[in-house]
Amino acid sequence: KRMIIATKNKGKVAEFQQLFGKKGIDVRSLLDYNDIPDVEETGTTFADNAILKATTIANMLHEVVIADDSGLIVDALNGEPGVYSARYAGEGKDDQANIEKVLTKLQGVPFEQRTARFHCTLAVAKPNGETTTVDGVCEGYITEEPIGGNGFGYDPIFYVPEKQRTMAQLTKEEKNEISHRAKALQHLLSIWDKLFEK
Ligand code: ITT
Repeated sequence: KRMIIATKNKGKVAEFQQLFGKKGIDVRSLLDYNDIPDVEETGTTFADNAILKATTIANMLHEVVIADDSGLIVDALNGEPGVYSARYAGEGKDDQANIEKVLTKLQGVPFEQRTARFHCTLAVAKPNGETTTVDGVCEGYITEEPIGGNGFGYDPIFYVPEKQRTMAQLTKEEKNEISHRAKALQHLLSIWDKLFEK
């Protein structure tokens, strides 16, 4: 059995591989195809963008496809970077630049006010055009400095109270116990049979 995830993000792929691997399901991503163009993320919500990515790729491949649209929501920044998380510091800038931008904007904000959450929306698209979305959230705080080398994106500045470490200090297995992505996927798997019955 295999599942196609409509993503080019290596960090996401690694997490999905760990999550699906436990169930004996092989994960394919857009990194396994050469000829798939980027889907432009024109939506203003995680759900819009997840549906856009999933339906575009499902139409191209004529298969069931899952897409992940996710991001970091920082309360003291009125919800930024939100749906713009991947390109917060500008198109083509790396995770490091995005992290710097968040930390700079939060300078002087005390720890109790540095509340934040990761949000993940997963969209499933069937080749017939039907779509479903599920969400997962993980609550935490933004640190003052990057700590840890695992994971991707904003993980080094996201402190997880439950684990008393940043997301980037967790192993892939530990992150998959508590992450927004793992929670959304759990939700999706719990309704999977219903989505495909009859
Ligand atoms: P695809 O569209 O190809 O899936 P992307 O990186 O552009 O890749 P998004 O538009 O969903 O994906 O942007 C998500 C961004 O949010 C991602 O680039 C990270 O900066 C951040 N992010 C999402 N999940 C994260 C996680 O688990 N840990 C750290 N940062 C995360």
